[in-house]
Amino acid sequence: MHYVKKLLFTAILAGVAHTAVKGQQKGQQPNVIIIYADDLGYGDISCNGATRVKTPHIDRLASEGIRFTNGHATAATCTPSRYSILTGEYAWRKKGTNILPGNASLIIPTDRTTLGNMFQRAGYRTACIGKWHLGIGAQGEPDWNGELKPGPLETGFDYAFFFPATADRVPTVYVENHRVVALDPKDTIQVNYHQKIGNEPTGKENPELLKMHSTPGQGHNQTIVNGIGRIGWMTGGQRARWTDESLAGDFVNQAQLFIEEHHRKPFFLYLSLSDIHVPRMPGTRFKGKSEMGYRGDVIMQLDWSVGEIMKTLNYLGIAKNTIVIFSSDNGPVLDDGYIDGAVAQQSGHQPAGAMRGGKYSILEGGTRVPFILSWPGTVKPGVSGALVNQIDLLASFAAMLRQPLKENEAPDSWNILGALLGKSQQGRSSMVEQAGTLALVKGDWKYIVPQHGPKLLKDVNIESGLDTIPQLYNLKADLGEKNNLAATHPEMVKEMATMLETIRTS
Ligand code: NG6
Ligand code: CA
Repeated sequence: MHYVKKLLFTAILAGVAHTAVKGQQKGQQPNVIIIYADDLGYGDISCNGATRVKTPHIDRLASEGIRFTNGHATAATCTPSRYSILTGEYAWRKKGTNILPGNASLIIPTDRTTLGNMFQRAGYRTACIGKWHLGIGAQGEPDWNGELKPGPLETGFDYAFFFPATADRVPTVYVENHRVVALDPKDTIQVNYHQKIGNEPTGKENPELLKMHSTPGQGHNQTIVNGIGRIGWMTGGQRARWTDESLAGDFVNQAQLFIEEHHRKPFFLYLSLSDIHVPRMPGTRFKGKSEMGYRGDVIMQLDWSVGEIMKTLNYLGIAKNTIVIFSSDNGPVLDDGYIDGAVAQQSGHQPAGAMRGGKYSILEGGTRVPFILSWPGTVKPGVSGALVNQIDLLASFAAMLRQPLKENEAPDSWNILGALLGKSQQGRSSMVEQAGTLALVKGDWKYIVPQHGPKLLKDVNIESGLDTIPQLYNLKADLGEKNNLAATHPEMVKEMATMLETIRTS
């Protein structure tokens, strides 16, 4: 693994570092922006085949850059994918990296090298704007009314404007650097994930106050904030609470401020948007604009957000010196806890494209997501089938910026800069996927480790991909993972199971 990393590092540096120089203005290294969507499926954007919703800005990014057809998050849920993109380490190597409650403490050890740290070493200003969902504070309940640390600032970011967990989890407030934004010290925030706290109405007790109902049996019926029942109870912090309708605009606005302020020197922006995660409550101007209910509307809102960022880069004259990566933290889900029209108005839309599964699933729909990289003037536009994974951004950009990584830094991240910049069709040769079990993808083959569990995740109506027998698919011939070839290819099953075990224990 490390050998491969180093080998590619030397081989590619010569060619690609040169490219980097060409794309710079005034000899500067390129800015890097990762626009990370939440729960956006491969088939949710029109350049990947969606027809019932249009994403012109994302499509333009793709037509001016490289659209990857085999691009991946490391896991089929948020927290592990985000852990991996930032640390370059598979999340399954570390306990406690599954979906976190809103009051979890920070799960990235502060001495671990992150993507942000690497950019900082290379002299970049770094910012984290948007959804965090990696915990905050050292141990125990975070101090919502005091200093919230460690968090993004202690894990590689010079500036942070974020919400702690997910839009459906309390506390529904923004944090800027170490403090809750707009907190009134006389109205302190308390959060509880075990029992009700305070006297505010809950979705369970006061459904008549809801503007969007939760799906029966799927929770999301605790404290009501902005007419929506959440996971968890909170009290206080009235002035500090966000409105769902403004989330996208607020994050875009903060991103624009950061870009404007720092555009004269290289910057790295991790812009982790909340769309299209639940609760899907689009800004008023997007409500009812798609034919697919609020889920379609927030896809349009996400597309708008991408367009606004691109506009800012053009306006400041830095588009040619900025690498923009657009991807998603996991595959799609229609009903993730609220009745928002996603199921009722799906009619024909294929959120995971031709793949089986989606969010929470070990099938390809779980981790194969939209993945676009643009660097106008330097990267030649095209479509690439190279296997690329978000976990590789750390080692790849480290190579581009000539920042050597030590053995224990980003242990699972490979330098695939050549593939990312379209110089090579060769991405990773293998990769591990995570969702309830592990799977190994190697070339055209995918092996799923046997695991007990429901085959259908009933609440969300998604196939989990779990089975008690080994599964082996040839993704080239059978992207839909319909023909399990394990019984007829026992040697291949054995070889892949052994390889996965070696990776797992290395
Ligand atoms: C689940 C929530 C779901 C979503 C998910 C996290 C229930 C029944 N479902 O536990 O609504 O919040 O966690 O999504 O509570 S993620 O994209 O951040 O991983
Ligand atoms: Ca997610």
